[in-house]
Amino acid sequence: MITLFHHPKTRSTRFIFLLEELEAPYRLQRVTMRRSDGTGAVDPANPHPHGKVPAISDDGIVVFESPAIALYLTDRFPKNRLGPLADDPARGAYLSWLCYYTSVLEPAFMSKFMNTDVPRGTAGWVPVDEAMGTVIGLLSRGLYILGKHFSAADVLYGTTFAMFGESPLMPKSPVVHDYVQRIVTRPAFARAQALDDGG
Ligand SMILES: N[C@@H](CCC(=O)N[C@@H](CS)C(=O)NCC(=O)O)C(=O)O
Repeated sequence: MITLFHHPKTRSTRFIFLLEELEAPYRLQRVTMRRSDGTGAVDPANPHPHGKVPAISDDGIVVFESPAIALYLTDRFPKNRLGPLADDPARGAYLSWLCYYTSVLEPAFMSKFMNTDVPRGTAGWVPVDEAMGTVIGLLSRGLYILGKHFSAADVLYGTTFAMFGESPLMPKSPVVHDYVQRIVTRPAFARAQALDDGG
């Protein structure tokens, strides 16, 4: 049984969405966390090394960091084919775009949010317009990050774009708008929103 260490309206909400998509057996364990307004505290029950969410425990096997959790869960619960397995030619793209999400895209948004330049040749990411240009190009060629098929990568990208849809950080793009609609109209997304505050 999977335990999802969760705090409402955070990066852990998207893993309720993924677990619902996977039809995996799971329970939510609501934890406290440090908040941007200075309130809150690390919850000693949360196994993430910095007390962040999400983290999961699979009967004692702990996994943290969103791409690692997505990969672990789609390997562990392959029934609904939400992540290409090791012998699938799409595996390389899957691993790449999962890692790109936290290694390139999130830092790119954070640089823009903090109004800091991205040092070329030093930073491991690129300016957000370059990163989003790449992602928009990808989504112009297919319905989802991996092309024809919805995968756990879309849980990361789609929920982020849904959340920042109206933000000045996000370039306006009909491609992204249509993509977000495909993600947020999935029944599992609605179930996750209903369960977000603990059900
Ligand atoms: N790199 C982590 C980021 C997780 C993260 O920063 N989560 C926020 C909530 S959205 C958090 O737990 N913040 C509390 C803190 O920073 O102590 C991931 O992608 O899983």
